[in-house]
Amino acid sequence: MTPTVLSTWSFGPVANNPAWEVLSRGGSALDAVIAGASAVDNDPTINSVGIGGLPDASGRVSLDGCVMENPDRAGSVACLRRFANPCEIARRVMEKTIHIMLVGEDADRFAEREGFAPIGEKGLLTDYARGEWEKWIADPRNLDRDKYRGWIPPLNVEEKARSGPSQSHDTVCVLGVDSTGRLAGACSTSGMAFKVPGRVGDSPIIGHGLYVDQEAGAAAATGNGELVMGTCGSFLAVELMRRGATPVEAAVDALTRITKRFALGPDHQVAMIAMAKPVAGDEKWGGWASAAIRPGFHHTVTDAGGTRVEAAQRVLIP
Ligand code: SD4
Repeated sequence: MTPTVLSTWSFGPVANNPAWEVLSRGGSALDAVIAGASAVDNDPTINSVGIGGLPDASGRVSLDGCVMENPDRAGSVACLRRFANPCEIARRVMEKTIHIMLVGEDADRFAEREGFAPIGEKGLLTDYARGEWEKWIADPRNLDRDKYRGWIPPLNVEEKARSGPSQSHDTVCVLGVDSTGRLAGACSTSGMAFKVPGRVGDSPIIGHGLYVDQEAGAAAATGNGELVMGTCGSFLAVELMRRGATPVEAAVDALTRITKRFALGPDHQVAMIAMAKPVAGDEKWGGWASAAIRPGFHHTVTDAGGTRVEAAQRVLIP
């Protein structure tokens, strides 16, 4: 099987290059997607994932992430404050515990016990992220929001569409299929900027931000997590593929469920990437797809033909 890696947003090459390196030397999809997500975590210029992430309303960064190969092979961590690579820690939860998800200070402690290197004295807040938070907290319009609503996330759709691929920065979801035909997925985020402290979105929740079943396919979501959580978005897309939908049909149907069930604001955006389950012989493989509720979303795909950053294949509200 020809390996493929598919990731969210235009920073995707940061994820896809190391992921492809793993896949092209015969490595596993799981190793590849985690290498990809961690590379994005480690890039301080990306302000929605990992060490560059924007903080919550209290000015503290928290990171969420998960990995998945199958319903019985999944791991997740949420609200990490001292470690930069949630997917690597999530993998350890999957492989070393009988659990799927660890959260908060105890997830940090687990990472420490497992020998991961903490982020250090300065913590996770970059100077840029601190500056953005200081601007946010100084704006009187945000005084109540930090207590009750967090912040309307930085998804100014029109601005994103205008600014093009290089300015679009959000959760990284990486789906991969390796040369043996095994699927895997990883999802890493600092969540919604200036969120209510303790808020966890869809990204680390199995079935919401990510779902993988070798017998049905893989899907992952990015955008306003609450919309995805209300519809079990990634699970829904995979179940649709199980019933015979193509990846693009599954992604569009899962997003349509959101547009029908929520009163969407102008800044609401969700995008999904989906990958069909592999079958023997490349020519029969159902491939992959990306779709978004609104314009502005880009995916990055790498296969034998190289790496391409492209606009979503389908947009529900153009
Ligand atoms: C969250 N879904 O925490 C994430 C944020 C995101 O594009 O994906 N932004 O809600």
